[in-house]
Amino acid sequence: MLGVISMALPSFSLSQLGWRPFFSRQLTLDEPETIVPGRVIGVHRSLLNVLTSADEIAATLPASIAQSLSESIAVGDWVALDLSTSRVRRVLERQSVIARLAAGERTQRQLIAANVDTLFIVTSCNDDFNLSRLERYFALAVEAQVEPVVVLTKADLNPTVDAYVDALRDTAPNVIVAPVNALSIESVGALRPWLASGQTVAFVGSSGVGKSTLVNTLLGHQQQSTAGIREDDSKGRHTTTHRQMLALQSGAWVIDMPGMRELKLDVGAESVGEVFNDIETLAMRCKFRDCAHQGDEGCAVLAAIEVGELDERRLASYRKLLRETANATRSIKERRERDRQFGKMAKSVMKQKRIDRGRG
Ligand SMILES: Nc1nc2c(ncn2[C@@H]2O[C@H](COP(=O)(O)OP(=O)(O)OP(=O)(O)O)[C@@H](O)[C@H]2O)c(=O)[nH]1
Ligand SMILES: [Mg+2]
Ligand SMILES: [Zn+2]
Repeated sequence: MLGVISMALPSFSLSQLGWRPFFSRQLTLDEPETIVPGRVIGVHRSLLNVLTSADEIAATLPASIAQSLSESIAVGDWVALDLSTSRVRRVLERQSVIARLAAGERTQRQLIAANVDTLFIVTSCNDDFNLSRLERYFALAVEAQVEPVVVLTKADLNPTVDAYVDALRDTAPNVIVAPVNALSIESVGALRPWLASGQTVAFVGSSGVGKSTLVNTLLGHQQQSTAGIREDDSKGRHTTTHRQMLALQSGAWVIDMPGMRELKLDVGAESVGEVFNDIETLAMRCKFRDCAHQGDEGCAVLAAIEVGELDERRLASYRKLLRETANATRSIKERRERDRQFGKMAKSVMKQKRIDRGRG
């Protein structure tokens, strides 16, 4: 898999790579001179492609990380890299991380992408479009603390685009929707606000919705392979097989991803509650505090469904995602606990003070 790494990339300054004070605070003064920060732009079986401000380096991992690669490191991560050995010393704390549970019985957390500013949730104006799946992606974005934007592709193929846009606005009034023809440079210009220098965007969505097509159009050349979808059910062929971070002319970074067959959420109930805050607001008016919204007396949620204010589908989707929160891994619970105890600001201030003391 080494073939993909040696495209001659121009060199980038750290800030062009997405470096921020949040990360620089994590490097200490007693670090050996050979340690530099680098950003992971590709993850392979036993090697990482890491971009430093000077070079692209094929880096190896300490044994502790190599054992559980997909749990420990992701495309977009910042690492402290030892130039004398080309080995990663440690992964820096992340500003955001997109994760899911691995398919199968074990509730193992799998990192998808790190330090992402915007999540482009890609779906098409065809059979792929599914509000309940989109709600699942919104919960993923909330948990990851990343802004979601729905990119509605194949707008050129469907005269009823507005119906899709309206359905989304009804469901998620606060989420921005951008209908595009992914093959047209002019059309994808609508995504420019999220593609400024140093910004990182990840593309998620089913196979065949046009993630790689979008990436190619934004890059201005056909770098990522794309393939047609099946006529009968609009499903794709899983053309993209690994995650990779690429630089756009604008200075933004895009992470193309393989289409997801199944997205098992690794999110807490608070994140689901945020996506369905209309239901949670209604529930405060239910007669009973512990109302299950299943025929209970004085249920404001069911009353809203009755008068057509709330979709039954949405309540079912809310319930389903809430049930799944029971699977959330311990790491989430621990992280939430930590956030509660310190509060983000306080934490970074303390860290800065420690560094300042080291300097003084
Ligand atoms: N007309 C039109 N075709 C599109 C659009 N977006 C994608 N396509 C086509 O849809 C097919 C699938 O696109 P891909 O970019 O390979 O899809 P993907 O999301 O990367 O799929 P995976 O890599 O399998 O996850 C290709 O034939 C594209 O040319 C669009 O907006 N308009
Ligand atoms: Mg693809
Ligand atoms: Zn109720």
